[in-house]
Amino acid sequence: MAQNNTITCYDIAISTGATISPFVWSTKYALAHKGFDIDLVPGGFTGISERTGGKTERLPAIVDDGKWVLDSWGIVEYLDTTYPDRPALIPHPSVAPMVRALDAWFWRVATGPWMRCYCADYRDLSNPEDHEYITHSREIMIGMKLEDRQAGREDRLPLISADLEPLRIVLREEKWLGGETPNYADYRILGSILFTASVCKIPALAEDDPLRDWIERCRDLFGGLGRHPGLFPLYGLEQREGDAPLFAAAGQGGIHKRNTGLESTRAETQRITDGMAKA
Ligand SMILES: N[C@@H](CCC(=O)N[C@@H](CS)C(=O)NCC(=O)O)C(=O)O
Repeated sequence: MAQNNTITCYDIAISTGATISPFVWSTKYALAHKGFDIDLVPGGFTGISERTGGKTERLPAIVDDGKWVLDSWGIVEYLDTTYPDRPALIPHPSVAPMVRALDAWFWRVATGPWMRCYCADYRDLSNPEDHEYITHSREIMIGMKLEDRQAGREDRLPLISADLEPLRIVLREEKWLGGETPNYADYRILGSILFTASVCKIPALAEDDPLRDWIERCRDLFGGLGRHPGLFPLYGLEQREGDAPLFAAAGQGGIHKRNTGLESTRAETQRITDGMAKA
């Protein structure tokens, strides 16, 4: 298998040369994690079917020594099954449903909303031959003109940032979503963040966002796989007057605020019982 340790991967890129698809980004990281060199087949949105000899109209797709594997999740399953002696992407069966849940949550609070904040830029940045297809297909998906959907994003970006709190809570304490080493959970979420970096003509996150350290460490992995020069700066979003905070202070709530006895809960108890009549 894998002649010269190389696997072919079909890309979807835009005019900057950067990969745009979150699915392809995650797949590039998955291949690198397994220790493979990537033979990237360039291309944009139109002509996927022709480029792949009629094998698929969605990407990513990989070809490993003549064997075609479709679908980003199918590729992960294939890589872990075919190459069990290399570092696992899903190191335990229980990780798979958690990654799927995490991805579904992130798609709902971030990938989709960011897409709607940058959808006209996305079209404008795509290869000229893709403009008509992107406009037509994405206006059907979104249900309105891309310019109209993108408008007002200054009001929405702070809310998207605030919604990423669950990731910050974990990544303040853990080095990676995978714990001590990165796994496919890291690559899946990073894929969506790098999609955003490929189109964010205005920044999506604050300069001092606590996620920045993890994002930048992910981008450095595998010889700087996430550092394509066509990517835009992610950081620089500012909290305007009236905006909700872009992220919360550490140690707020739930299992992330550990109960170590009375001392640890006293202030909160005082606050929430303030003004109650003494029994
Ligand atoms: N379930 C597929 C979804 C892949 C997918 O939707 N890819 C998009 C790129 S983000 C695509 O190929 N789009 C082609 C098009 O829009 O025509 C996977 O996980 O690989």
